[in-house]
Amino acid sequence: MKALTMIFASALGISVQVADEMSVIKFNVTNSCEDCDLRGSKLSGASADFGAGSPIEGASWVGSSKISKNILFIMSDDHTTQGIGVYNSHLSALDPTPTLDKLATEGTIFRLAHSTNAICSPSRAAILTGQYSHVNGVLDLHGNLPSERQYLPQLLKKAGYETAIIGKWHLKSEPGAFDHYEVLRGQGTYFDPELRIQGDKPWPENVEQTVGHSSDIITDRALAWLKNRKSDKPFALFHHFKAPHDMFENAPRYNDYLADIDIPEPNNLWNQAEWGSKGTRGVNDSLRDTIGSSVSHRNKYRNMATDLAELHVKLQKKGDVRNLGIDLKIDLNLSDEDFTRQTYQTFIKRYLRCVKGVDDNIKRMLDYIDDAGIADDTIVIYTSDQGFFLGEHDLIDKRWMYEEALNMPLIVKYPGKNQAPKQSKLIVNNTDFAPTVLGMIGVKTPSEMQGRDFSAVFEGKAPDNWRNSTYYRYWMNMAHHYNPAHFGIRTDKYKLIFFYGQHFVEGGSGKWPEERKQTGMRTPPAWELYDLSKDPHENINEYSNPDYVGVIKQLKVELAQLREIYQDTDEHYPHLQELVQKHWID
Ligand SMILES: [Ca+2]
Repeated sequence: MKALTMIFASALGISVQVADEMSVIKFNVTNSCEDCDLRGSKLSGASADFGAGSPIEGASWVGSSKISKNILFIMSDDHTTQGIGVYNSHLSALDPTPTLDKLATEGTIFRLAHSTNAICSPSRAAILTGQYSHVNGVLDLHGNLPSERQYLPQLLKKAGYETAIIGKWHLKSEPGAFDHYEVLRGQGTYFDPELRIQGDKPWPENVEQTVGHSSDIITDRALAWLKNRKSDKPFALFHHFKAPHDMFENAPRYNDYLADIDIPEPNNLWNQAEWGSKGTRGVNDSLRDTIGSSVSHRNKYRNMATDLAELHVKLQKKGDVRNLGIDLKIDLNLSDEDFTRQTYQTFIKRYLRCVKGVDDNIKRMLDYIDDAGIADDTIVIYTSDQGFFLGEHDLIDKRWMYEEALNMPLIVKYPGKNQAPKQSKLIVNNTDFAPTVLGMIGVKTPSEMQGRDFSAVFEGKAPDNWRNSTYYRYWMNMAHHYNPAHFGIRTDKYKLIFFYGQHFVEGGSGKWPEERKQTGMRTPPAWELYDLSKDPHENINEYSNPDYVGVIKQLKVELAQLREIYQDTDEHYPHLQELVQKHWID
């Protein structure tokens, strides 16, 4: 795993330093988009500020009057927009999130918030650094983020906040930039989680055993921290749930929730005729039983109800792979259709029971904020580290650039901002979160951050020169849930994805033998284009449709430009660079 650091020497001639465990390589990147800045927007004079140095040194304050607002940043794990009532999915009628729906009526709901690498650790690192994965160094689940690069809490502290993170962390290093932390070990457990806390011993040796369900425990601890605070500083509390991550273990009080309801299925759980490409289905569908973990029996290695491969059984014995089949207990003798329907009903109910537990615990937190008389002084942000597939395209998990994983819920209540819209369709991504939180309290975006401040939205304004598209990259190839590595661009109307199907380490890498084998697989390179304006659920790959030749050409120009702007051009992965060049005009 490479740890990458980047130093911006200037806006247009950029010196990049890449350090890994073994060596330090220096190379130069020329930004060919001469009227663009590093954040994907047109230069607008005052915003072209790219000084070197740490964000602490580089950050400047544009005012102090906003500093008194508390910040409550609530993040869950794998809570997809389809699982939130106010996002109007096929599940909305079930009303799984009354608290979040109410929060949305009091604030702004963002309809086009995107992850830049839709998996846990990388998304969390992007949120804290305002940087893409290849810049902050957290490309995959083995990445870590040391305290000196935990920019958001550093800057909040510098701005006068008392900071705390309680709950899921998943960035390996000590959350040392926070004044206070109580975090789960890795993924943590749903019941009786151990918390890594501050103490006499070095990180991560100070451990406290708790008793109860993780959503309740994390909220209990967050409330206790708030109630026992001695400081008169405003607080910035990062309240991070483990739920509703798999394997979806709800608190027992939710066992009957939705028990007698037949949960609606997404239409494209079944209909797959025109979706995908040889990059996601194989040549003549030869990889349909391999790519993408599934609800149905389709994926022979990993699906929601069975793990058929012997290798998974072996790994399960070592505790390295969650054996989905054992947990869901679906009768393997059912017909394919009945098996899929039962599996869907079983897992979706468990998922929504975890969601309900998150929503109820958020209500506890928001009720406290109300009762303590600080609701008008507290900015509330709700998000999840990325989305999740609930059977769409017969897929589970996240990682894909398809809408269900790419989209992040984002609801922001900013008290006193009467001009804030009820909803925003600004194209934002998780590298913008840190700049925007800082912007909301009057701190200018530091030069190291690639994301941009969209806090003008809350003043009822459009941010200047905002981007028209968002760039995405999933780095791991075929690891864990069998997703080919890919990158792409999403605009308000279209999505173009290139599945290049090779790992960033040639031949594969990984912590475990099976992971090394998976990441060493190669899948066919292929492009996919979806016309979101008429096909929002991405059921028809239009890449070969001659009507879209002009659209594809323009999107490729923009995609290449974004890759240069963000310095994601594979200079240090020549096997990928060659592959991309070879197949660019396929
Ligand atoms: Ca996650």
